[in-house]
Amino acid sequence: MTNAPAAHFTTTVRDTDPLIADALEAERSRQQNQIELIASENIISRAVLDAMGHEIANKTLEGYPGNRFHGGGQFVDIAEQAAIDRAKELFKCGYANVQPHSGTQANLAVFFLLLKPGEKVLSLDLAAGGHLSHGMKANLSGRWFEAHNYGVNPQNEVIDFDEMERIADVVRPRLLIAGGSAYPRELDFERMSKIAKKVGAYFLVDMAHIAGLVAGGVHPSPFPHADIVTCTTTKTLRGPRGGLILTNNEEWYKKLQAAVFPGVQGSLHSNVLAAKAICLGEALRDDFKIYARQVVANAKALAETLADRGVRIVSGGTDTHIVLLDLSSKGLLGKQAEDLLARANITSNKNPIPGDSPRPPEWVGMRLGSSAATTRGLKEQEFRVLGTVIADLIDAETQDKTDEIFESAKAKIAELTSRFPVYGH
Ligand code: DSN
Repeated sequence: MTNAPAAHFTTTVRDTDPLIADALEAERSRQQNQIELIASENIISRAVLDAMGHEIANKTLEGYPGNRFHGGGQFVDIAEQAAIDRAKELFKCGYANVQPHSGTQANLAVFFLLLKPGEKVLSLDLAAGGHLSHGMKANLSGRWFEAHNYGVNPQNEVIDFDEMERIADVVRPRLLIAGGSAYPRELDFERMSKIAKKVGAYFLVDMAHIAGLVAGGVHPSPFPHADIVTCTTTKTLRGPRGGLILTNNEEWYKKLQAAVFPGVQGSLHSNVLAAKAICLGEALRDDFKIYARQVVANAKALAETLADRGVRIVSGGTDTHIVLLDLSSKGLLGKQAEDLLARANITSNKNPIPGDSPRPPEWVGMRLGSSAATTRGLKEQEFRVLGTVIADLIDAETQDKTDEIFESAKAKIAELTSRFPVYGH
């Protein structure tokens, strides 16, 4: 006779922990009832979600497929090997490490692999759209390495490669980094790789934000120009929270494995590895190319609609999923605009723009992104509605009928969220 399963294995979160059950339920409703425009977010598939909540999460493992420090890893090996093979196929490269717990961890492993403490890196200025793991003073990358920045041309707000070359000539960095978290324009990897070679630097592309656009063929690939590439599987790639490191350099590959584990990480996240394999498999399908094209088309429709309403778009538009607004053109701060949009159930984030204050409460920028709402099925027509609603909200404070504007905006967002449900709502 078998024993009845212990309560530990059967009691639901609703029965055992109402505080957290309520928070989970409220978050599910929030996601259904708002339009997500934070550029780093997306909505993962049911299959990815299934893997993340699967019992495979219980498995502790260190090492790599076929060479583990713990027993019982044969099924995680299948998942990790699939993730490796699919990452290589998707991004057309020779080697992949799929274990980084995040994009920042992936970058840390690359620093550990290629640099000695105190060596110089050259990366995009944070206010011009860079990332904290590329040498921000408060991050280990900026504390232990000597970080220098290139920026954008103040006139057109696009990266000035001649200026980058001039800075690289002076700084002579050991590592040149492309990419960031709020740069809306296409990156010229070929030009950057030439600059890196000229000054004797390694060339790292952090394609965290645009990995899905690269996978979908709507942004040039960093390969064959980059020496090493990092990304997250979140964001446009539409997978679980985690990172990847890719390279064609066979010599580095073994060292890279050791740089991730045991260099900067311990045991892997088995459930996330399975979810990464699923998301990479999804990105290999033809319909992902259609998705990626739509992401960019939607961002362009949003940018054009807002520009027509007098909101200044940083760099004049977008080539990606990111639309960066300069709210000073409307006399607002980023935080004020974020709060106005939230009142109508649109989620966004304040962001610095080129030349912005170093103090977040004073930022005049706002970053919008099209990836998550595109996953829901919204197309250009709906993004034009979103642009009109956002412009109405931004203008609301200066109008007479403020309450009417908020009510109308809320109703339009409610119509969109009910017409484009998530997870079977
Ligand atoms: N780097 C942060 C962002 O872009 O929002 C988190 O991924």
